[in-house]
Amino acid sequence: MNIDDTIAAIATAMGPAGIGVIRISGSESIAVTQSLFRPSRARLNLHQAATHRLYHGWIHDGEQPVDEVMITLMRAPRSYTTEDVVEIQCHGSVMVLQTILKLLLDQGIRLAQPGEFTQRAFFYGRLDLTQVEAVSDLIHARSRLGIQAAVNQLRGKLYTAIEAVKEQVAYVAALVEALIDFSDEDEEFTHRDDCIQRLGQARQDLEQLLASAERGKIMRSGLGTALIGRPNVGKSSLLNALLREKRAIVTDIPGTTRDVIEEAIQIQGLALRLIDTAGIRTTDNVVENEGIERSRQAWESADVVVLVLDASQPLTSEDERLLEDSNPHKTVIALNKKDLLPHSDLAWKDRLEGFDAVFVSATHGEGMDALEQALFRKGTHGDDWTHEQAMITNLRQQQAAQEALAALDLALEGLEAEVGEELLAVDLGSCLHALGKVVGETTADDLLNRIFAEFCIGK
Ligand SMILES: Nc1nc2c(ncn2[C@@H]2O[C@H](COP(=O)(O)OP(=O)(O)OP(=O)(O)O)[C@@H](O)[C@H]2O)c(=O)[nH]1
Ligand SMILES: [Mg+2]
Repeated sequence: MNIDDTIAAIATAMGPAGIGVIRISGSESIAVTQSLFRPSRARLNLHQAATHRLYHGWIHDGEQPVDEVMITLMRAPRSYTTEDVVEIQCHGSVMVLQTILKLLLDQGIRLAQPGEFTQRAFFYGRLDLTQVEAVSDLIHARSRLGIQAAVNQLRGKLYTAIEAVKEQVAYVAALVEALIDFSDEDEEFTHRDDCIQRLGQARQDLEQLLASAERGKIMRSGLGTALIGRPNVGKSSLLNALLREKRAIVTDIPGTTRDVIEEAIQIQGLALRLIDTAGIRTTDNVVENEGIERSRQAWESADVVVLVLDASQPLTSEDERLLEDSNPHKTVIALNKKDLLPHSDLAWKDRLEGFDAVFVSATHGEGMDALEQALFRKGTHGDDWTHEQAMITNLRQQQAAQEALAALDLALEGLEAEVGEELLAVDLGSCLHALGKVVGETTADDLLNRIFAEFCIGK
């Protein structure tokens, strides 16, 4: 990574919009802007201008005005990257943005790579790796709880929690190192109990963080919700009713849906990724069987399942089999076609023992609120997810934290079994290394590069 030069990129989305922003970072950012900028206050010079102010004027290509702009000046170190940063706000026209960017690049500065501004913020220690990931999550957030998870992480909740664990482990590691250094002097390990207590606390905190990973994943990427059932019970109709639009094809022919369809809705700030599937039955049709295979995969990987049954019909052996294969802890039963059932009188009610069941009518849009509430409760296990806590939100963080926990366990066992200090030092070292990976201190360069490469340009 080259961090000595000045970089620029369009930071806003490429399409007609009210305003567009070009961001420039590095030691030349003020100079290159000044050379194109005609301020409305004639004597203003950006080199001398006060930092963290807005300046109005025009960007010029020689004598030709290009656009009327506002310029934000943020001198180092009080900026996103900690370098001198200039942001040019112009009209949100792709042509204008590209013209101004080209004028800037023509002065010898470089086009930023995806995520390069954030990479600089990370390099200079303004953001740790969990905060870097939070920036990306925030940009891609699809729900209110998704925003909340990203914002907590951006504010350093996970970083602080990991640092607290690290502090305990580092304290013990320093004691053990000291013992190794003074081993000639016949020093006794007198702090064993204190060390066991500290590592025990660290272990508990780390386990609590790891237990938050499922919630973190769901808040960040939504609750995978599969609509499952035999053909013709109304799964696609239910998808359409929940989406409030005619997304999936509905017919009275059993076996209509052949491929999985995924669409998102939001319930009380939680994103639900609704997955409509092919009706499950025994058939010789090759295409349908392929669809059914996909239904089973969607069923398996779903966080929550809506098992759709036709309330107007007797329970079939196919329904029975699906019920048997269902886990009540992650299944809500939708008793569809309630409109065809007089007095909501269900003959096979006792077969649903242990399950949450809701009467609905997909074609009439009835019972949708109750179904949504039931899904929300199932997905959140009835907990209050708006409560702020440090959370692990992705697989990378989870794996590094698991690695740290495994090393911590070895160290604790070693302490209790009174193994030699050298061995202890190795396990404590591995634990610290893995904790460092969570926050990006010891993360391998190629992994870091991959994380930044997935960012948008201009961020
Ligand atoms: N009366 C009534 N008919 C419904 C209701 N929901 C669905 N239907 C009808 O049931 C038939 C099947 O609906 P679909 O939504 O295609 O059923 P599916 O479960 O997706 O079927 P496959 O894709 O074949 O597995 C259609 O004729 C729908 O109009 C309902 O609540 N009430
Ligand atoms: Mg269907």
